[in-house]
Amino acid sequence: MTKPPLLILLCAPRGFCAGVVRAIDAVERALVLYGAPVYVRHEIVHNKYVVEGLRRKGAVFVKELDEVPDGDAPVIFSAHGVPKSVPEAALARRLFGIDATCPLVTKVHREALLHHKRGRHILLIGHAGHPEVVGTQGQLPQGATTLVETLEDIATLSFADESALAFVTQTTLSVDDTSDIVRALQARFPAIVGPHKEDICYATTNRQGAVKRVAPLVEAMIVVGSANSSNSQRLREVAEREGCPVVRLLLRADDIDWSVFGGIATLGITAGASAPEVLVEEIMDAFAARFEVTVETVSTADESVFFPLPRELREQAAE
Ligand code: 10E
Ligand code: SF4
Repeated sequence: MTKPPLLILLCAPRGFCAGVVRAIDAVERALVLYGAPVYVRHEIVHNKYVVEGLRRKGAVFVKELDEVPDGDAPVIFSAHGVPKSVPEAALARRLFGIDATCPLVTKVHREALLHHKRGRHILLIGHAGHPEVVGTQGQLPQGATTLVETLEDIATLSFADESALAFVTQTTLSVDDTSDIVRALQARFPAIVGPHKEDICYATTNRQGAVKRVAPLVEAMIVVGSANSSNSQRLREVAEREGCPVVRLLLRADDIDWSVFGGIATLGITAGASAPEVLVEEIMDAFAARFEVTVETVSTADESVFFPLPRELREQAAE
């Protein structure tokens, strides 16, 4: 039986960013250098497949530091960043803490701290409860930041001193939504200071850019990633807003609903910053089993960002 044709447009860039590569490498390196168990506070990155793979190699994932027993085993803080209280508590307990926070998240922590030192109240644009938001707010004393999630939130804001305000953002937000929020904040509080545009990172920006190009050209789109991955959810939203009729965020090939994807002739595929390429390949193979597939890569940006491992792992590595 002949298979129907399917054109797959593969977004580039997609998948792992430099911060995710560094964080996963940190866990793997710690396992090699120190042996199991290596404790990891929170999912190292928001991908179940990655987490399961590391768990099989001896990583033990915990929600909070108090689940880590006293001893010499390393405890790694996830790429999303942690409140200041976490490394402090690790130090107090003489645990071997290793910080795998992405340097681009740490940069936002530093920005927030600097604004605070200069006497500014900080508006943090981000999603309530997300670990990166919890980590950024946790760099400063309670009450030093106000979370802004939506445009609507801005109407409810009021401050004693509107001349001493600053904004910072989560790194994985929608570029378009955030620019609307920043513009509205600047209109409401003309003296507010902040970064040139926002703190959305290169990887988030580039992945959304590629989806914008591909989504209008295809009947359906798959975003490879976990449901708890903020940047992956934003890719799904971008594809939907560009008018792609069917968009699904899927972890892997088993999750493909063939009643939805069985009758299409064009498909776009991208992957969130925490989704491994092997899962993109698995999904492409599943389509190749049912369709006569042609693949074209649509590239909208080049990436060459690399972050070295956390210092503790680098020094050891050199020995
Ligand atoms: O939910 P997020 O998109 O923040 O995280 P992720 O683990 O899916 O992707 C990596 C992004 C990080 C670490 C936040 N800057
Ligand atoms: Fe770093 Fe951006 Fe990747 Fe987050 S999405 S880990 S900020 S490079």
